[in-house]
Amino acid sequence: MDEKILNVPDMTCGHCKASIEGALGKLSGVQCEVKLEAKEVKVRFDPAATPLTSIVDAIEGQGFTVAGG
Ligand SMILES: [Cu+2]
Repeated sequence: MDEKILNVPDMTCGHCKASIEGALGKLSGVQCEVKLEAKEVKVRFDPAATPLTSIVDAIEGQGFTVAGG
């Protein structure tokens, strides 16, 4: 499993957190921990099943911007 911390500065509330958790929960082999106060999403993932680009796409598909990558 790879681990990566993504910066998602647009997250503001529990609904944002739930949206991201829901979107990432649909991806194969992905576990996430959303840290709202830090504006961070920590992901653990199997890059053979789901590449990081797909994780970023899923977050951005919910209307958020992933900064830095
Ligand atoms: Cu929100």
